[in-house]
Amino acid sequence: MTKDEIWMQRALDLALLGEGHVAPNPLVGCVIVRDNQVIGEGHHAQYGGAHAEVNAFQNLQQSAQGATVYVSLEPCSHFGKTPPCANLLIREQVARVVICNLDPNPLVAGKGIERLLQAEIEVETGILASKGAQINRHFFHFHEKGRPWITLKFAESADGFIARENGEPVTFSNQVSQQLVHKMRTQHQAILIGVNTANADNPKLDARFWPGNSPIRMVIDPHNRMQRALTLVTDNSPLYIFTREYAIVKGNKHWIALGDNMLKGLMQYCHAEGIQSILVEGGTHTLDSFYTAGLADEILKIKSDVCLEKGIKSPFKALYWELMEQVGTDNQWLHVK
Ligand code: AOF
Ligand code: ZN
Repeated sequence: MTKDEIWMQRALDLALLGEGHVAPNPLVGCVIVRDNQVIGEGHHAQYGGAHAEVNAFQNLQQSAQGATVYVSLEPCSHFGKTPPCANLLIREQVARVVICNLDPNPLVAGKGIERLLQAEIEVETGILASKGAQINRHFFHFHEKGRPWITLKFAESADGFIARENGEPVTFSNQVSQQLVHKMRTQHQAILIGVNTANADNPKLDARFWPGNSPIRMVIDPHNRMQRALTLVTDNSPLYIFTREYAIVKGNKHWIALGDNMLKGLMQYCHAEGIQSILVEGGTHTLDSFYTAGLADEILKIKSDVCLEKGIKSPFKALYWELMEQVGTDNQWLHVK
């Protein structure tokens, strides 16, 4: 690793501390270095709160004049919920700014760097770029592709079955897998299930077993079959129910009509609402319909220690199943694209 890469790695490690708290903003970390020593560091910790650069300069014990600033995302140039970070770096008279990824947000996109260069600050970009792209993949995907990042999650028995053939419910989860799933929920902006799962499991779809923000709850219910006594409907948290034709708002419960091509309509809805990521948690029909429509960016298979002996093998009719088996037998992440 070069010196620049070592400090950028520190900035990326700091960025990750914001995980579960900053969406739809990206994870950003910042390290201020002079004479090979860190003189300040910070990260973006809360949506709507101070940006990483502001936090890094907050507790500075000395002037940053002539220092190098490592920041995992291009410093912003716009007045959003906070003032432009590029202006702060110029005011502090730093000599050099090293950036991991450019900001695809059209409000920034290159303008932050331009401003730094105009102030005759040396700028370097692309340091550990693939690592940065990975940690902020939801954010980048949303801005570049115009639709949310979609993670499909399902659980499987130790002997490779996802459900019983007669539809009888099985409990696959234990405390550890439950925490893992709740952590994933904090990492996604929205969580989605099909109406059959909603009616069968009466879930809460929150993230109570992991610190961080709970996702926006969504149910796909084409023919308006969701039972009105479910916790999702009777509790105080918002709920979005997507149907073909039925549309009504009752308090914070929103029924939204998407027409016949529901997944296309859902992608358009999420784009318009700035929803950058969805965790799809079943059931099998819902998982398969996303997969078949090409709306699967990542698949998480959680391996249970329960044995079923027989049952249904996969939620995906068309997935080349061995591909996942090659990765190993424990919990598996498959990056589809
Ligand atoms: C930075 N440093 O730490 C972050 C940046 O509404 P605001 O003011 O919080 O602006 C949000 C946008 O700023 C966000 O969409 C992204 O483009 C950029 N995020 N920029 O310089 C940071 N989090
Ligand atoms: Zn900023």
